[in-house]
Amino acid sequence: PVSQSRSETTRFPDGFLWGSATASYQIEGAVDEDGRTPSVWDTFSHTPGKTLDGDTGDVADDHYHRFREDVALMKELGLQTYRFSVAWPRITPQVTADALGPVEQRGLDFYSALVDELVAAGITPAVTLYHWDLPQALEDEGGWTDRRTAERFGEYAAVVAGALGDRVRTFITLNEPWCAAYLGYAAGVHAPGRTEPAAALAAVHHLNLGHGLAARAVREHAPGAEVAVTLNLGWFRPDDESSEGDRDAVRRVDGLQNRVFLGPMLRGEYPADVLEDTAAVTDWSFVRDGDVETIRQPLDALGLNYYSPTVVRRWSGEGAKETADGHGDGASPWVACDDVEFVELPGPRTEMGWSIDPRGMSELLLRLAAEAPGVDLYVTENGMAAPDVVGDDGVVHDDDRIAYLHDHLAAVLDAVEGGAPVKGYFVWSLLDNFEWAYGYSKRFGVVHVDYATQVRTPKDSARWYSRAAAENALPAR
Ligand code: PNW
Repeated sequence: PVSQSRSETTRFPDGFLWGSATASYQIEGAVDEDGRTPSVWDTFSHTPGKTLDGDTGDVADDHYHRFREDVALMKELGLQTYRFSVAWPRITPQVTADALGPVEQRGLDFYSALVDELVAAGITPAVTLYHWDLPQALEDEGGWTDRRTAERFGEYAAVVAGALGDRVRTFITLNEPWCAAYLGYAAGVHAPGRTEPAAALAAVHHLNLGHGLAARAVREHAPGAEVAVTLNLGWFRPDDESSEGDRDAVRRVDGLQNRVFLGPMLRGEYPADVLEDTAAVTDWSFVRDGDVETIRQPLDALGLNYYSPTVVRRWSGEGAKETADGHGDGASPWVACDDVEFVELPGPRTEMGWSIDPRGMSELLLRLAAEAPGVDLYVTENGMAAPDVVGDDGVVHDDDRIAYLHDHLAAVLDAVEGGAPVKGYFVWSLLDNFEWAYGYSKRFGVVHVDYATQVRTPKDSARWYSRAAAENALPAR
């Protein structure tokens, strides 16, 4: 098979970091240990009908008790960096909208021990401060629709940065605020499961504000660390390039998913067209004087999570609307986009039903390089859900995942050749884990997890990825 890459070279820049990524609620388990209180994902996953087969993160990969084994596995695979997230309800379990409450030392101790273990193994830690496990007590008072959640998040960030900042290279304020806001508050398919478009836009703003406050806190309390944020930017194309309606559909979804975050974070302003497009939903009066200046903090790095391309067109209003955005036919995450249709693409798909097109990876990296000159870039997530086919030898032979990773890493090389300062790549994910509303039915790991025994077995893709890391080059697929 011919690679889709235009790139001739297969070598990555010197110092390029090869890593893997996870998130607290997806792997840790131990949900009521060492003082942890419930997050919105505990509540959501324990509500009947919200996750496939009623799966929860109660045990997950039991990483909370097995982190030393997991770090040893990363070391054996030769991975050089590890992106994990800190569970806010472990750090300040008594937080309320008005007060952060006491710091739970046992929670900090867990992450501190993890960081020590990583450093001892020669693995560079990258910490995500928020990967969706909001303390339930905050949600009970409005969650991200309430600006006090952003204020408390800034204070929590200061605590974590102060405790881990001496050993952590990178702090990522938020993971994918798009998902947290729109899937959580408009589509209702993620916690907290609300279906209120206006609430989703308020959540967008308060997540942005939380980013700014947290970025400032990290700068102050972990002066040596990089400050970053991770966005899942969409790579949007019109169904018909010559159709003005289709191109306008691209502008709309690009505004809602990409520019509503990049605008305030990089330029200190919300895009006027987004405010206009959503005016019937909200008047944005939750944006106060000075907020956009707070959101626009100097960044050392931007993290891109990229999985899949999206093609849209203007909906004619006739017949059934295609909903190839992967969010079913329930409430839509696409606020004020009733006339945008998501087009089913032909060609290969992952087990999530997501189309595959690595060109989005290079184009988005080049876009970020242009929009944020001087800011380093990381691919903080990329990977593929694939069926769990265990061979006679007990090993998962995941050739499809190897092909996916190969082609997307080739796209990273294309972006590097085009001048994008990409400093590292984190495969999603180290381990099979709790895939949110899909529970344990979708497996993203390069390492297989047998949930009955918690035995970890590297898949073929882990061995392949390990070789890439060792050679700092793209092996044949
Ligand atoms: C990201 N969508 O989530 C998350 O950061 C990970 O925690 C997750 O496991 C991974 O990607 C794979 O899903 C997403 O519906 C969840 O567009 C949903 C969407 C995108 C990203």
